[in-house]
Amino acid sequence: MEYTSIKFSIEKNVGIIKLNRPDVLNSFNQDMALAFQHVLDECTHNPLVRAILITGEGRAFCAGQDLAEVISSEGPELQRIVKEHYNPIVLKIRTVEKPVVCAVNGVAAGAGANIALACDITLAGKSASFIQAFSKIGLIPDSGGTFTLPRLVGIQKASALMMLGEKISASDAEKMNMIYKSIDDDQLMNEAVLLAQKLAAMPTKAIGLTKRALNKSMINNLNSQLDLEEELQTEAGKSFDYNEGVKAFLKKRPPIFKGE
Ligand code: T3D
Repeated sequence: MEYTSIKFSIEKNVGIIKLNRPDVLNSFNQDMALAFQHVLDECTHNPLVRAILITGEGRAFCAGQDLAEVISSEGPELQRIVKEHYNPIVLKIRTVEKPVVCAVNGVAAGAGANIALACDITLAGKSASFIQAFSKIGLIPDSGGTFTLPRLVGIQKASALMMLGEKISASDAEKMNMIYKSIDDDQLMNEAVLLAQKLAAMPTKAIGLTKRALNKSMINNLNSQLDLEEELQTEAGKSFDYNEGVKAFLKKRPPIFKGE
């Protein structure tokens, strides 16, 4: 399927998704939100894809909702935007049992910031920034931000960031554990692609189950989490890659994982 507002390719088992509305800082209109959902579905179901990389075209990662679309009489209304655009995107990123890397190549504002934070491993170029822009236009943070951000940085910092809507640099985002790492701009894509390729060559089944366990750890108590680890470890132990990993270790050779 051809998309204009999203660029999508599969290279070395990595599904590379590029938000592609650079003239408006990759802000989301309906077309881009639905195309994003389609490519996330393709990444989920295509066994050739064993890791996903999300980034933006041009000087920004994503400036959140296209504000011109919401005031247009033909544009979708606010409730539909949240329910049909952002909620499915965040759920697809969180529930795909494959690692999702995000390379934040410039400003990430509003829904753009919270989608970046919903990814498993978020890298950002040193000149990138994060803005919980919602309060500045009289909205509340969406795209899972009120769930994700306090868990990453704690309730005090999340409250300040969300109420004030101030711009946070990539280095500060790293210091407060909002993202995994900030990287020199000219190295960002190279490092992000290498990281995604490395993950794509790893035991995808076990990584997917790890993600399931981490998702549940947000809401489970210790007893439930220990039960879940027992169940998922049993499942991982039946995989080809577990067998291969142990054999390769004992024979002192590199493992060749299939992702199964
Ligand atoms: O219905 C709903 O609204 C519910 C959903 C909510 C989810 C949300 O995401 S709400 C938050 C929406 N986003 C924002 O409020 C951010 C708006 N943008 C900005 O504050 C600034 O653009 C940035 C801080 C992100 C970047 O500033 P700067 O100075 O680097 O760039 P700029 O000059 O402001 O923007 C460049 C162009 O992109 C400009 O167009 P022009 O003048 O070249 O024709 C600007 O209008 C356009 N642009 C940037 N952000 C958006 C946008 N156009 C539409 N929507 C945007 N969000």
